[in-house]
Amino acid sequence: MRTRGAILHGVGKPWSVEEFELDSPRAGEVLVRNAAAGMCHSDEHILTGDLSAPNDVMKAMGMPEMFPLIGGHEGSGVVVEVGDGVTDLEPGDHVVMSFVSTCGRCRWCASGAQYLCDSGSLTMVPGMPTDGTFRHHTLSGQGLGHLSKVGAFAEHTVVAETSLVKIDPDIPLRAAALVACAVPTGFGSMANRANVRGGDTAVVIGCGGIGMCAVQAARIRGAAQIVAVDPSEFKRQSALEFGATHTAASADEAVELVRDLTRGVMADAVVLAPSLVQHDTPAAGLALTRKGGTCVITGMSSQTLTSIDFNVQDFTLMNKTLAGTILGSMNPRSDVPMLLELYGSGQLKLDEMITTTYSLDQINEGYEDLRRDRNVRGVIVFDEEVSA
Ligand code: CXF
Ligand code: ZN
Repeated sequence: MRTRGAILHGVGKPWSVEEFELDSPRAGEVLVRNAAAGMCHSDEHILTGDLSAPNDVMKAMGMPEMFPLIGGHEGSGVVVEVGDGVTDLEPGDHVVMSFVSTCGRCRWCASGAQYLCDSGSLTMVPGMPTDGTFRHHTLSGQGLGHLSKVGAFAEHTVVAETSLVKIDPDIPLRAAALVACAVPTGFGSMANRANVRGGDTAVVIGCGGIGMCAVQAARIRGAAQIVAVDPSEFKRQSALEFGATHTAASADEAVELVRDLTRGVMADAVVLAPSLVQHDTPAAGLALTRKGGTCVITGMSSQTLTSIDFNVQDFTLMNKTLAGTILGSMNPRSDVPMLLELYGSGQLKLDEMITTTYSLDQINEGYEDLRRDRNVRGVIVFDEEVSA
């Protein structure tokens, strides 16, 4: 079939909304009509080259070329058709995408760490998780990648059933889209990886979609003091509505604040989710972390960032933990329903996170708003009725 999507043709190029050819789903695959897609900063990192490289560079390194590529890894939609062997889904089912495909059988899935699934770890490699070939093609017949095996910035996409989680059809699909990336990544960073507990002091650096979910996790888990750090006045004000008890415009400002709030003890749990992690971001986070506390690097850095500076002696003697995380160390198949339960009960605010909605054709406008810090989350809505 012929459908439309937002395609990147190379590093630094704008999103190009074009028609493309989509094959029918093969064994283990599903055709989805997308309903809504969150505009995550990771897609912007693909555009800027922080999370991608030009085709000639990839070729020279003997790695698969990334462009052209359909963007979007935070989506929800409705199943249109299933391929052979797909038994858990049928046309009409509502689904949330998972940018980590989960096979359910590998050592990691079997031991409760779906976020580390062997098939999911190929998220940046073009081609289907099923057999590595392409279902998406340009009109000239070239294979078209679909970001993280999802391709949420398209009216329709074909994904492996392992990239989908079925959800209750009563859940609004535009809120559900956020549960594909921002929500598990931010919530899990705070709740799972930093293990925030009732009465704790928590700090979140960077209050975009992911950071705001870390703020919400701290509130839901009962943190006593939640400090939201962001240079944007709009995001600081928003953070107060999502549960932050205090705000600071910079990490330096937050150090003074947290020292006062904790009588010098500092924070139990720190999540780093700025728009781009820099070489000095971990040091800023560790300066806010108490002895024995945990600082989690959640935000993306440039792939060229290969070293970071922090005071290693303080780190060792103060028994601190510096942790990385993918998908907030969450399991899509059990945690997506759990997060949607929290949404249903009114504890997890998702509708409020969607600052602006855009049509697919407005995608460059949406990303310009992201660059200007105008949105907590911008969301592309494909069909107003279906996504409501
Ligand atoms: C990213 C990680 C790289 C692939 C796209 C998703 N994670 C969160 O935004
Ligand atoms: Zn994302």
